[in-house]
Amino acid sequence: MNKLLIATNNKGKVKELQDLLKGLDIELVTPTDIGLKLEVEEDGANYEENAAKKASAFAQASGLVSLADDSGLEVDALDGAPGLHSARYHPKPGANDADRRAYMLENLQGKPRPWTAHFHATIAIAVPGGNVQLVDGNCRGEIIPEERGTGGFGYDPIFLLPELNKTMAELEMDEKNRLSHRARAVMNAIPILKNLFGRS
Ligand code: ITT
Repeated sequence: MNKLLIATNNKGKVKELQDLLKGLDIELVTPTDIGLKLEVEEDGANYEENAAKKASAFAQASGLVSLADDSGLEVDALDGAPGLHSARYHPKPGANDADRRAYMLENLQGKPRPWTAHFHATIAIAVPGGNVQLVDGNCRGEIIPEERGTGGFGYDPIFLLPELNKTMAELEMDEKNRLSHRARAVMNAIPILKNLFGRS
């Protein structure tokens, strides 16, 4: 075992995971690098089921240890929505990240602020034909009614970290990668990866 497949089709996640995993001395490859086109239906009942399904499908298709991330944004004033459905949170098919942010703000109109929220990430690591290990991470903040910043992806421009008074999109990637839900999940995944790849 000498390569780790970053099992996601989301370019924002790929960049962050490459940066978060770069110190491990493990060769990282993406689906594009190995010419693998795979869309896994995310029909699990929770983040764990979806992350495990994605990691196992990519491991099976590639023959490589695969790391998948299933994540979402849970907004308290929306009763935890969009949560598991964050990537598909829009009535119109073909909607993009900007459409989803605008739709979220429409749904929050008239609700008292602060619009507290948290990001959640579950990471699954699957060995081809073998078991799947799961870890997770969270990051608390609040949704604000206007976009700020151009970094990151998804809901980052409307997700404020109140203690920094910056949105996730106003952070440099290395700052986001010190405190995000994904960074925290990766921290919990590192001992598993070191063990699988025989690193000390
Ligand atoms: P893969 O399944 O291929 O990994 P995806 O985008 O479909 O890509 P998810 O099903 O896990 O991934 O959806 C997560 C969604 O939650 C993502 O599309 C964003 O809308 C949102 N999200 C997750 N992490 C985020 C982050 O760090 N910043 C902003 N939005 C995030």
